[in-house]
Amino acid sequence: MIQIKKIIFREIHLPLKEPFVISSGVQDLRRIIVVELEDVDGAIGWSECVADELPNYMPETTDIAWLTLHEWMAPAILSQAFDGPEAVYPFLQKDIRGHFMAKAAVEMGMWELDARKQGISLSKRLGGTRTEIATGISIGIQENPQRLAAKAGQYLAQGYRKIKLKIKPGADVEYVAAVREALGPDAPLMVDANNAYTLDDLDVLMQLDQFNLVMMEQPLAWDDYVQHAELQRRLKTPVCLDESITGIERTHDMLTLKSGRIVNIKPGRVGGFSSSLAIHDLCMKNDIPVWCGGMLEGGIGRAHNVALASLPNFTLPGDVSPSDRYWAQDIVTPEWTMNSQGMVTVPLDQPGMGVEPDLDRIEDLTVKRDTFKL
Ligand code: OSB
Ligand code: MG
Repeated sequence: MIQIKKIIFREIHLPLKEPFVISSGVQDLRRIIVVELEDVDGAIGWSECVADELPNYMPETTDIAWLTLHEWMAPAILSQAFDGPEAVYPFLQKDIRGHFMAKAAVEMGMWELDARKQGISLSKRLGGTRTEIATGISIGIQENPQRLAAKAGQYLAQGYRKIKLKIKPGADVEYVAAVREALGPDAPLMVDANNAYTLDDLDVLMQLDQFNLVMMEQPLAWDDYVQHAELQRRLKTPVCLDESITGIERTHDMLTLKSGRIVNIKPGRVGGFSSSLAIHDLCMKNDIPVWCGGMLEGGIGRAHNVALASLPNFTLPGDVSPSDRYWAQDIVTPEWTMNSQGMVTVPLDQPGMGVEPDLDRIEDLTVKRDTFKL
């Protein structure tokens, strides 16, 4: 039984080492809402909200998430005792439509708290089976193809197991060609367009189909299934859905319509871990591989992603890069590292997410705070 007695939301401003450019915008600072939960027995749980400043990935933003956490999620969580973290998402879904990032933030904190309370790792609590997870890297759009190829080569040499190139019209075929040429025919390359194309761009997408890519992520509209299905019929490259998958129902839609052959699960986008586990299981039953995407999380959100990626059907490398790929200093100790084989160790030897929030660092970065008590 979990009865939460206190919730603290802190908005932190965490500067990226270098700007991250995708087809829909640039980020140089993450405005992350950090969630701290405490239950009546004194157990603590931590999580992050993945929403960011602008609505150019999904409709939710940091400010909208702050409002919904304040108005609805916190009062809902404090309103009753839950049998376990599994009960949280159905409860939040009942009378609150959408707002999956805000829901995920509190829901994942409940799982983390429960794992700590049971004295087991978050990975084990979720049903994880891996002791280490394979890691890829997502490279933002660069000034020119040569620069992108040079960066991709460095990352491959560092051990990353999948190289994801962000693309947009005008920075696509030539860029991917340069990387394929530099890295060789077998390097594990993929592209992510963040909705920058339509079916009118079929000629470009057909050219990209010639590069032996591991997948093409969300090339078409952010909430589409039908046109992705049309595209998938034409491509040999598997289409992977990211933005379109906001929960189990949308995964059923994808399977029914054959909108893609791979799913990117970001727990922070789909409403949390219950939803992620349901999508994972459904995909596994249907021979659809999944992988864990990223939202430039700080070390707490990263811990949640690592735990999820330890489940059996996460058979493709995730966008779960080590702390120093993003930050001069992370918000957890120890920071996340990757070995030279591109593997991140799943922390299994301590209760919960396996890293501790660096409270001094978090306080230093905090710009606003909201506290709720039973
Ligand atoms: O589309 O996967 C995406 C970052 C922010 C918003 C959307 C996306 C991304 C990434 C970064 O690709 C992945 C990471 O966290 O390293
Ligand atoms: Mg994506």
